Amino acid sequence: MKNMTKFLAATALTAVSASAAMADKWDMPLAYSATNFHSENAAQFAECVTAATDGAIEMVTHPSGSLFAGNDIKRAVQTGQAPVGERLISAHQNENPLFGIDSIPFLATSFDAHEKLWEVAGPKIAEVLADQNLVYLYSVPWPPQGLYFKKPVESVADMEGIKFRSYSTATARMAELTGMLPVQVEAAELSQALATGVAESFISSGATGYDRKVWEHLTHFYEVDAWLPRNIIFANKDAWDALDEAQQAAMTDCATEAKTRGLQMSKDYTQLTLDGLREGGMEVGPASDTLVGELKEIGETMTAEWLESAGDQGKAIVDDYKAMQ
Ligand code: PCA
Repeated sequence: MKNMTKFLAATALTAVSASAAMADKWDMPLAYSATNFHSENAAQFAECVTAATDGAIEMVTHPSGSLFAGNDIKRAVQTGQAPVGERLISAHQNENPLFGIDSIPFLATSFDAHEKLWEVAGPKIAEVLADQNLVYLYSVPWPPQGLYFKKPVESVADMEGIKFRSYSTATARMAELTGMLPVQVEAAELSQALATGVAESFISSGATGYDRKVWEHLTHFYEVDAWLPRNIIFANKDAWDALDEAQQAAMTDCATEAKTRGLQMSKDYTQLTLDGLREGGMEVGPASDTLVGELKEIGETMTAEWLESAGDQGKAIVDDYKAMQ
């Protein structure tokens, strides 16, 4: 009898640990709101992984910086505090200049050009991430970047002294070179920054202005098509290595689908959100020739600075990309 009790207890314990091992919860921190297309795409990716692994990996997204703020997500995944996450990679250009390749002004200004740039740059960036204990899963571009203001702006002189919300090294540098005052603010905090006057202008896609309902505070969106920055979705390498081959394959397949779906969503959101800004009451249109000309000059300065910091490897990527044109 005693033996039987022991046997039953041991069986129960095995069952408990087996079910714990079966449902491996993968929390996925996201910086952007649940309704943003990147977040919607990530939620579908998470569902895909959960279904494809028969629930062995239960992937759950946490949008709006609710688990980790945008700026902390990459380190959280590197250190294993979260097994997977999404991050705007150009925000980390200070770690490695290659992370800023998608924010070289006017280098790749359309979805097609940007995808070509990424064909060359993506694998190199995946290598850098691998050295940081991260496994590159997929990435999706934001729509082209334009400028938001609360007054008409016809030239760089009109920007003098404006408080400008930045999201990366390149956006902060652009502010400096146009005489604006950069302040780094997460997209999740953007509405509040505009409401309190911490920021009164920013560069971003129509998508982010639309998500944050910025027509409540601002009046003008100028389509500049300066660049298309990217969000990268990566996993912690130790968490990845602990998966079996079938689970890794399931995740890779879901990532391939998410990459294609996300690109299409980004394209679709471009027009939809520009229309949304208009419906909100904003003036939406191309920047003046004067402004574009001045921004292109500033872009040349920034390109030279980037090339200098990124050295031979950076130059090789840009040259290979240009050769594809
Ligand atoms: N939206 C993000 C990054 C680029 C974009 O279009 C943001 O403004 O934070």
